[in-house]
Amino acid sequence: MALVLKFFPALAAGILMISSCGGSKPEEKKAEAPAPAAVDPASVADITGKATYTGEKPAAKTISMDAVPACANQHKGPIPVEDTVVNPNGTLKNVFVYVKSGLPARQWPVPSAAVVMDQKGCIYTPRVLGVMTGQDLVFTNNDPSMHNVHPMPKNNKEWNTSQAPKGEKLVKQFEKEDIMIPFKCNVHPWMKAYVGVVAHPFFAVTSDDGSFSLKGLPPGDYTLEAWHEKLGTQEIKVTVAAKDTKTADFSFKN
Ligand SMILES: [Cu+2]
Repeated sequence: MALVLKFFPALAAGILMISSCGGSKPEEKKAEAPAPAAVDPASVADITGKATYTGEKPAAKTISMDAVPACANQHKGPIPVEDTVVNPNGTLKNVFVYVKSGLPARQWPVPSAAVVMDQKGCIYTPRVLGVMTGQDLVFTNNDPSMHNVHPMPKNNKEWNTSQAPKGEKLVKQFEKEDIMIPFKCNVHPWMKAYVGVVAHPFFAVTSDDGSFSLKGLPPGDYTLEAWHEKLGTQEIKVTVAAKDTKTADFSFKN
Protein backbone atom coordinates (compact mmCIF):
# COMPACT_ATOMS: atom_id res chain seq x y z
CA MET A 1 0.00 0.00 0.00
CA ALA A 2 2.83 2.32 0.94
CA LEU A 3 4.32 1.53 -2.43
CA VAL A 4 1.09 2.44 -4.17
CA LEU A 5 0.90 5.72 -2.26
CA LYS A 6 4.51 6.42 -3.01
CA PHE A 7 3.98 6.03 -6.69
CA PHE A 8 0.50 7.42 -6.87
CA PRO A 9 1.60 11.05 -7.26
CA ALA A 10 3.73 10.04 -10.22
CA LEU A 11 0.81 8.12 -11.65
CA ALA A 12 -1.47 11.09 -11.12
CA ALA A 13 1.07 13.37 -12.75
CA GLY A 14 1.21 10.97 -15.67
CA ILE A 15 -2.55 11.13 -16.06
CA LEU A 16 -2.43 14.91 -15.88
CA MET A 17 0.23 14.99 -18.54
CA ILE A 18 -1.85 12.78 -20.78
CA SER A 19 -4.94 14.87 -20.25
CA SER A 20 -3.02 18.10 -20.80
CA CYS A 21 -1.65 16.67 -24.05
CA GLY A 22 -5.26 16.07 -25.05
CA GLY A 23 -5.93 19.58 -23.79
CA SER A 24 -3.56 21.10 -26.32
CA LYS A 25 -6.06 20.23 -29.03
CA PRO A 26 -8.03 23.46 -28.56
CA GLU A 27 -5.41 25.09 -30.77
CA GLU A 28 -7.27 23.40 -33.60
CA LYS A 29 -10.25 25.56 -32.75
CA LYS A 30 -8.50 28.37 -34.58
CA ALA A 31 -9.54 26.65 -37.76
CA GLU A 32 -9.28 29.63 -40.14
CA ALA A 33 -5.75 28.67 -41.14
CA PRO A 34 -4.43 25.13 -41.56
CA ALA A 35 -2.89 23.65 -38.43
CA PRO A 36 0.82 24.07 -37.80
CA ALA A 37 3.17 21.29 -38.57
CA ALA A 38 3.39 20.58 -42.20
CA VAL A 39 6.86 21.97 -42.93
CA ASP A 40 9.03 18.98 -43.85
CA PRO A 41 12.22 19.50 -41.83
CA ALA A 42 14.24 17.73 -44.53
CA SER A 43 13.28 20.33 -47.12
CA VAL A 44 13.74 23.59 -45.27
CA ALA A 45 16.11 26.37 -46.25
CA ASP A 46 17.99 29.14 -44.47
CA ILE A 47 18.60 32.75 -45.39
CA THR A 48 21.46 34.59 -43.74
CA GLY A 49 22.86 38.03 -44.29
CA LYS A 50 23.91 41.29 -42.78
CA ALA A 51 23.01 44.95 -42.71
CA THR A 52 25.96 47.07 -43.76
CA TYR A 53 26.24 50.81 -43.24
CA THR A 54 27.74 52.98 -45.96
CA GLY A 55 26.62 56.39 -44.74
CA GLU A 56 28.44 59.11 -42.89
CA LYS A 57 29.36 58.43 -39.31
CA PRO A 58 26.30 59.36 -37.26
CA ALA A 59 26.77 62.24 -34.84
CA ALA A 60 27.23 61.09 -31.25
CA LYS A 61 24.21 62.02 -29.15
CA THR A 62 23.85 61.54 -25.44
CA ILE A 63 20.98 61.28 -22.99
CA SER A 64 20.84 63.58 -20.01
CA MET A 65 19.37 61.85 -16.98
CA ASP A 66 20.66 64.50 -14.56
CA ALA A 67 17.16 65.39 -13.40
CA VAL A 68 16.57 61.81 -12.26
CA PRO A 69 19.45 60.65 -10.04
CA ALA A 70 17.99 57.15 -9.61
CA CYS A 71 18.51 56.68 -13.35
CA ALA A 72 21.71 58.71 -13.79
CA ASN A 73 23.47 57.01 -10.86
CA GLN A 74 23.40 53.72 -12.72
CA HIS A 75 25.60 55.01 -15.52
CA LYS A 76 29.23 55.96 -15.70
CA GLY A 77 30.17 58.47 -18.36
CA PRO A 78 28.04 59.65 -21.26
CA ILE A 79 24.89 57.68 -22.03
CA PRO A 80 24.59 57.26 -25.81
CA VAL A 81 21.34 57.60 -27.74
CA GLU A 82 21.32 54.25 -29.52
CA ASP A 83 19.12 55.18 -32.45
CA THR A 84 21.85 54.41 -35.02
CA VAL A 85 24.44 51.94 -33.77
CA VAL A 86 27.21 51.27 -36.27
CA ASN A 87 29.23 48.22 -35.26
CA PRO A 88 33.05 48.21 -35.38
CA ASN A 89 32.89 46.06 -38.53
CA GLY A 90 30.83 48.69 -40.39
CA THR A 91 27.49 46.94 -40.00
CA LEU A 92 24.32 48.13 -38.32
CA LYS A 93 22.87 46.85 -35.09
CA ASN A 94 19.13 46.78 -34.33
CA VAL A 95 17.86 46.21 -37.85
CA PHE A 96 14.66 44.16 -37.79
CA VAL A 97 14.55 41.65 -40.68
CA TYR A 98 11.50 39.54 -41.44
CA VAL A 99 9.73 37.66 -44.22
CA LYS A 100 7.23 40.20 -45.50
CA SER A 101 5.53 37.99 -48.08
CA GLY A 102 5.72 34.61 -49.81
CA LEU A 103 4.99 32.22 -46.95
CA PRO A 104 2.20 29.67 -47.33
CA ALA A 105 -1.01 30.56 -45.48
CA ARG A 106 -0.59 28.60 -42.33
CA GLN A 107 -0.98 28.95 -38.62
CA TRP A 108 2.57 28.83 -37.35
CA PRO A 109 3.22 27.40 -33.88
CA VAL A 110 3.78 30.07 -31.26
CA PRO A 111 7.00 29.56 -29.26
CA SER A 112 6.29 28.67 -25.63
CA ALA A 113 9.33 30.68 -24.51
CA ALA A 114 8.70 34.33 -23.75
CA VAL A 115 10.64 37.25 -25.19
CA VAL A 116 11.99 39.61 -22.51
CA MET A 117 12.33 43.38 -22.56
CA ASP A 118 14.21 44.66 -19.53
CA GLN A 119 14.34 48.15 -18.05
CA LYS A 120 17.71 48.82 -16.45
CA GLY A 121 19.37 52.18 -15.95
CA CYS A 122 16.13 53.65 -17.33
CA ILE A 123 16.85 52.18 -20.76
CA TYR A 124 14.82 49.56 -22.60
CA THR A 125 17.01 46.55 -23.37
CA PRO A 126 17.06 45.37 -26.05
CA ARG A 127 16.00 48.45 -27.96
CA VAL A 128 14.65 46.39 -30.87
CA LEU A 129 13.12 42.96 -30.67
CA GLY A 130 10.67 40.67 -32.43
CA VAL A 131 7.83 38.60 -31.10
CA MET A 132 5.26 36.34 -32.71
CA THR A 133 1.57 37.15 -32.57
CA GLY A 134 0.25 35.62 -29.35
CA GLN A 135 3.71 34.99 -27.89
CA ASP A 136 4.41 36.22 -24.37
CA LEU A 137 6.39 39.44 -24.20
CA VAL A 138 7.65 39.97 -20.66
CA PHE A 139 8.68 43.35 -19.28
CA THR A 140 10.97 43.40 -16.28
CA ASN A 141 11.92 46.42 -14.19
CA ASN A 142 15.38 46.13 -12.65
CA ASP A 143 15.44 49.80 -11.67
CA PRO A 144 14.78 51.53 -8.34
CA SER A 145 12.40 53.75 -10.32
CA MET A 146 8.81 53.51 -11.44
CA HIS A 147 8.38 53.02 -15.19
CA ASN A 148 5.30 53.26 -17.38
CA VAL A 149 5.48 50.92 -20.36
CA HIS A 150 3.58 52.47 -23.24
CA PRO A 151 3.38 50.89 -26.72
CA MET A 152 1.84 52.92 -29.55
CA PRO A 153 0.72 50.27 -32.06
CA LYS A 154 -0.86 50.72 -35.48
CA ASN A 155 -2.78 47.41 -35.58
CA ASN A 156 -3.06 46.43 -31.93
CA LYS A 157 -4.65 48.03 -28.91
CA GLU A 158 -2.70 50.82 -27.24
CA TRP A 159 -2.09 50.51 -23.50
CA ASN A 160 0.16 51.86 -20.85
CA THR A 161 0.96 50.18 -17.59
CA SER A 162 2.92 51.40 -14.61
CA GLN A 163 5.56 49.10 -13.25
CA ALA A 164 6.75 49.61 -9.67
CA PRO A 165 10.47 49.85 -8.82
CA LYS A 166 11.86 46.31 -9.12
CA GLY A 167 8.21 45.44 -9.54
CA GLU A 168 6.46 42.36 -10.77
CA LYS A 169 6.99 41.48 -14.37
CA LEU A 170 4.37 42.43 -16.93
CA VAL A 171 3.33 39.72 -19.38
CA LYS A 172 1.67 40.94 -22.57
CA GLN A 173 0.79 39.65 -26.04
CA PHE A 174 -0.01 41.33 -29.33
CA GLU A 175 -2.60 39.65 -31.48
CA LYS A 176 -1.98 41.28 -34.85
CA GLU A 177 1.04 41.86 -37.04
CA ASP A 178 2.60 45.27 -36.45
CA ILE A 179 5.85 46.53 -38.01
CA MET A 180 7.03 48.18 -35.79
CA ILE A 181 5.43 49.17 -32.48
CA PRO A 182 7.22 52.14 -30.90
CA PHE A 183 7.43 52.03 -27.11
CA LYS A 184 7.92 54.91 -24.76
CA CYS A 185 7.91 55.33 -20.99
CA ASN A 186 5.53 57.97 -19.69
CA VAL A 187 7.93 58.78 -16.86
CA HIS A 188 11.26 59.04 -18.74
CA PRO A 189 10.99 60.74 -22.14
CA TRP A 190 14.30 59.33 -23.45
CA MET A 191 13.22 55.69 -23.10
CA LYS A 192 12.50 54.21 -26.52
CA ALA A 193 12.14 50.71 -27.93
CA TYR A 194 10.61 49.07 -31.00
CA VAL A 195 8.87 45.72 -31.20
CA GLY A 196 8.11 43.89 -34.44
CA VAL A 197 5.07 41.61 -34.21
CA VAL A 198 4.94 38.94 -36.90
CA ALA A 199 2.44 36.12 -37.52
CA HIS A 200 5.22 33.61 -38.24
CA PRO A 201 8.61 32.80 -36.74
CA PHE A 202 10.82 34.07 -39.57
CA PHE A 203 12.24 37.29 -38.16
CA ALA A 204 15.50 38.41 -36.56
CA VAL A 205 17.31 41.48 -35.25
CA THR A 206 20.87 42.25 -36.31
CA SER A 207 23.30 42.17 -33.42
CA ASP A 208 26.80 43.38 -32.64
CA ASP A 209 28.18 41.90 -35.87
CA GLY A 210 25.28 43.13 -38.05
CA SER A 211 24.26 39.63 -39.08
CA PHE A 212 20.93 37.86 -39.07
CA SER A 213 19.62 34.44 -39.98
CA LEU A 214 16.19 33.11 -40.81
CA LYS A 215 16.18 29.35 -40.43
CA GLY A 216 13.77 26.58 -41.34
CA LEU A 217 11.94 28.26 -44.21
CA PRO A 218 9.88 26.13 -46.56
CA PRO A 219 11.03 26.41 -50.20
CA GLY A 220 9.50 29.47 -51.83
CA ASP A 221 9.81 32.95 -53.29
CA TYR A 222 10.12 35.47 -50.50
CA THR A 223 10.29 39.19 -50.00
CA LEU A 224 12.38 40.13 -46.98
CA GLU A 225 12.07 43.53 -45.41
CA ALA A 226 14.73 45.14 -43.25
CA TRP A 227 13.58 47.98 -40.99
CA HIS A 228 15.72 50.53 -39.18
CA GLU A 229 14.27 53.18 -36.89
CA LYS A 230 16.15 56.08 -38.52
CA LEU A 231 17.22 54.72 -41.89
CA GLY A 232 13.92 53.37 -43.18
CA THR A 233 13.07 50.07 -44.81
CA GLN A 234 14.43 48.01 -47.67
CA GLU A 235 13.27 44.92 -49.46
CA ILE A 236 15.12 42.03 -51.08
CA LYS A 237 13.55 39.16 -53.00
CA VAL A 238 15.01 35.72 -52.33
CA THR A 239 14.04 32.36 -53.82
CA VAL A 240 15.00 29.27 -51.85
CA ALA A 241 14.76 25.63 -52.87
CA ALA A 242 14.88 22.71 -50.45
CA LYS A 243 18.00 22.72 -48.25
CA ASP A 244 19.32 25.97 -49.76
CA THR A 245 21.29 28.47 -47.75
CA LYS A 246 20.97 31.84 -49.45
CA THR A 247 22.47 35.20 -48.60
CA ALA A 248 20.59 38.50 -48.42
CA ASP A 249 22.68 41.55 -47.57
CA PHE A 250 21.09 44.93 -46.92
CA SER A 251 22.94 48.22 -47.19
CA PHE A 252 21.83 51.36 -45.35
CA LYS A 253 23.04 54.91 -45.39
CA ASN A 254 21.86 58.18 -43.93
CU1 LIG B 1 10.80 54.80 -17.36
